[in-house]
Amino acid sequence: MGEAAAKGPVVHEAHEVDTFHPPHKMLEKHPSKPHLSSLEEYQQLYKESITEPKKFWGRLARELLTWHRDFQTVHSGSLAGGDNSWFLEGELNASYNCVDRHAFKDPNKVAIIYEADEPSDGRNVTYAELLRDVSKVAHVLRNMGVRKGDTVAIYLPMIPEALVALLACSRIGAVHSVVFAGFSADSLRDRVIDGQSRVVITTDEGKRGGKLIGTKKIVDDALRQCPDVKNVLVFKRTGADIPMTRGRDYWWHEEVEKWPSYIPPVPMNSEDPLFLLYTSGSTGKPKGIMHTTGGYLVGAAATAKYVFDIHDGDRYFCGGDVGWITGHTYVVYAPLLLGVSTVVFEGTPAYPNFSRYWDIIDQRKVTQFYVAPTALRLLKRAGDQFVRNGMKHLRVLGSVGEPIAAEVWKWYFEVVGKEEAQIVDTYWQTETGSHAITPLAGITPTKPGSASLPFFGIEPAIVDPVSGEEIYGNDVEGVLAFKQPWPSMARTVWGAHKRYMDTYLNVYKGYYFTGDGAGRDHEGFYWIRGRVDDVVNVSGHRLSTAEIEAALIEHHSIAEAAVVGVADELTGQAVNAFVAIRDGIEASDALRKEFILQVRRSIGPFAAPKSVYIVPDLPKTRSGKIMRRILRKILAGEEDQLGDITTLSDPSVVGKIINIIHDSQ
Ligand code: 6R9
Repeated sequence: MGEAAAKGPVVHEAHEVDTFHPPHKMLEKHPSKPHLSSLEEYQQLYKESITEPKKFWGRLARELLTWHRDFQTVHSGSLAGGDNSWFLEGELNASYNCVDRHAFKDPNKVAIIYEADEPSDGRNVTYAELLRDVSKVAHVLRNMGVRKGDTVAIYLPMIPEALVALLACSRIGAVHSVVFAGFSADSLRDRVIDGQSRVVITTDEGKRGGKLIGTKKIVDDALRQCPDVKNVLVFKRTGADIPMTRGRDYWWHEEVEKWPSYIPPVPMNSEDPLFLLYTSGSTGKPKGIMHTTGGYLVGAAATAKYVFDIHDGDRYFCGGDVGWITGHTYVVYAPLLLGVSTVVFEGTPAYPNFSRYWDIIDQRKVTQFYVAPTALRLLKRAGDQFVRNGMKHLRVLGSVGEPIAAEVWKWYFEVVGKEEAQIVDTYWQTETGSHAITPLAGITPTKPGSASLPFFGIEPAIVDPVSGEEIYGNDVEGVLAFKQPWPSMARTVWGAHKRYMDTYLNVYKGYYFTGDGAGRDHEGFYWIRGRVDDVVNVSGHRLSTAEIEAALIEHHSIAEAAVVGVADELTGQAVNAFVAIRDGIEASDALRKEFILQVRRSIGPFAAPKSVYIVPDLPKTRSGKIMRRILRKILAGEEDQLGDITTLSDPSVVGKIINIIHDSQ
């Protein structure tokens, strides 16, 4: 448990907030009408999903997915037992559900709208073309010896081939393990080894915001210490001159030419793993979150249908990266399961200028847009003049990954959406697989800053972190847990089931623990307060302070390190590091830069500390526990609220640290 949780619930003052109803204009431009008719219908279905989950999910699973073999048992297992399985005897294939069934019905329908880094370089991929590309790559992988149950690591930028790679894996029953292409060689290496990947898929280079990223070089560096990787498949993105290791590395374009355009999908059991995705927790080592096939796909399809109110013919744009869960569920699986067009955007919201998102939305007639608040903060700050006036087709504006401040919410609603689109603030996690607490577009009234009400099958509980007792009723604060299993929940941490149990299911027995603090207001709406463990959220990227500390102490000059997250206007939270250096080493700006570089090299640029403070010692208890809470208070300027510091082994370090911070400002 993190320190914040141990402190007990934070009480927020009750205040009046505006409630926004689904805008009329949104309903006027709707192609038909929302999937649900009213809030009452949501409430009725929600009740069914909680009291009769087997009936509810059995119906949705058959309605939303095509099964190769029907299931008899909708659910077995429990949260306490950590053995939840869904649609047990059922067999299906993810790529068949995402591609074939739409390609057969409407081959020329656009599956992928590719928006390349340079605005003029994009193209569309139809469902028929996607089926051909996925089949060919599936053949290539099979020829490389990949079999059902084998893991394939994917280190790709946001290009259509990333989706092709994921679907090619799932077509032959391989487990994909995507590593965000911003991770360093060391991080990639750790994930390849932990996931036991045998093949890696990458590009010669990536291109983002006009800058080149040496993806193949990073893979080469990582693979020096991965003897079990037999092959690397390289997609030519920029044509850079890169070394190819004979017998190991193969060009994508040369390999796909060898194989036919169709390969039958392999029927998988509903509980066969679909993918691993590494995420940060409170300890240093990243966790390989494992999702299975049937339950995950049902969650993806159901949420996309009801939360985004996706209808046939919609053009849907999620700005998340395929390297994170948002990209997995809401760039790839959800829109393709529903057979609509998904925008794959390779660039950044600031390139070539701050109108890039809005130009894409306008030109591609986007109906649903989904992004993290960090991008919205950046664009709001850039100025309203960049926001386009068109964007006439927008019905839904989604937010994900971190709390959205009320003023950013309102800007999104008024300036971007022209009050004609509904804001859906979706709360969920890598581990939940799909949306957990969220409004349903067209149905749920919203309050800026609240993720509103639970999705079907999610039964939230507010728990007192000190006593571990559930707090009933409204107007309560505590930590957020779920009382019932749901289909798209993670099944395990790869190779570490005990860790899965201890992190999520043994904290409060019989509950799933989210790691977030939350409040339930007088109307039963949920307000997410942020992590109560040692996880920081920088620009929507989930980072572990322990992982950054581990990276820092790899540097030979550092004796000890403590990392804390502090509020940051632009990135939500920012990483601040405190380091004690070894005796005889001089503090300097150059050294501080080296420490930042150390983190960039060890984890990736996105984890780099914003500030590094070199201090004589860290505040520690007599038993040696670092008091990060004190460092957080000092950074927040709350030096008068440090509490009792006499329990520190050397209370005088506090004054010294305060002086160092003041001197640096
Ligand atoms: C989807 C995703 C999960 C953590 C989660 C929470 C934070 C996500 C949020 C939100 C407030 C929202 N989070 N959505 N906080 N409001 N709408 O981001 O997954 O990378 O695993 O992060 O992100 O703290 O616990 P992941």
